[in-house]
Amino acid sequence: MTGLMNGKNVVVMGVANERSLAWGIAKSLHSAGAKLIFTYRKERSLAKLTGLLQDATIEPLMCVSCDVNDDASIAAAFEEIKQQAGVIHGLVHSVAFAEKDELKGEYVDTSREGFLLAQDTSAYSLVAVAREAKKLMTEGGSIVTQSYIGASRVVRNYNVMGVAKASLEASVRYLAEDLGKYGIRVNAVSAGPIRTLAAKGVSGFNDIMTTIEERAPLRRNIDQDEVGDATLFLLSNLSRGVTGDVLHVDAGYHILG
Ligand code: N5H
Repeated sequence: MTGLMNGKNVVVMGVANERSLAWGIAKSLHSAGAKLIFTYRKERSLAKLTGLLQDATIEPLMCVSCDVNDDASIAAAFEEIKQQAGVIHGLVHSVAFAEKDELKGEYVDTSREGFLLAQDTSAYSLVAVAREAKKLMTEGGSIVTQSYIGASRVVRNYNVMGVAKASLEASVRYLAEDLGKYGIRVNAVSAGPIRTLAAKGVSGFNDIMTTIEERAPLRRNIDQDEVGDATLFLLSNLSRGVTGDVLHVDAGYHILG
């Protein structure tokens, strides 16, 4: 993989700690020679990120604050990125949020507020950042977001996030059509369950991991490094013919009936 991403600038959104999918992706990109730009929302995430980068001896191009719920913050972040990097070639969107209360019980009880917050943070945010990223992808580019099988199937407790991921995956297809003419590709990775900060304390998580171990074709769960390498593929020239797609990195679980 050495050199696959030499000379490429990639924006990575969504590192909260060492367990984040975005951190697995950052490590894969770094070993392939990419220059990395990180965005963070919470100061706590910046502190974590700074420590992780030091430990991994990764020198980022920059770390910039970006709240994906706020258009002005997105515009300011990409303006800063433009000043510092000029051109970008890749964007990793690994951001989602839903209120804890909405991630248990019945979907029919989803509140209007909870629905809109999940859609705004987890799906519309991709549209908003793709629009800004497009301006900096003057040499073509690749955008990759993170989804989950709950987008197309009913997974207990995933509820409002399942509908947000369905919207995210549909956005991937519409964005792929819009941006294709500029040589920009848009895809999603649909990862199997991974113990991340976002997954912490959510109901039924352990049972889902056990089911994957028992039933997935590979009879095991997957990890952040596997998501990292698959995302690297989608960001690199190796996947130049692929756009508008959802790549399942789930030990084959999605093929089962
Ligand atoms: C079927 C499942 C288990 C149930 C659903 C889990 C959904 C998780 C996704 C969302 C994004 C989690 C979330 O927003 C949690 C927040 O309410 C509270 N947590 C936080 O605020 C932490 C501190 C920060 C880091 O989290 C965020 N989002 O900022 C799905 C699982 C088997 C797979 C899974 C966990 C999928 C997924 O979408 O992440």
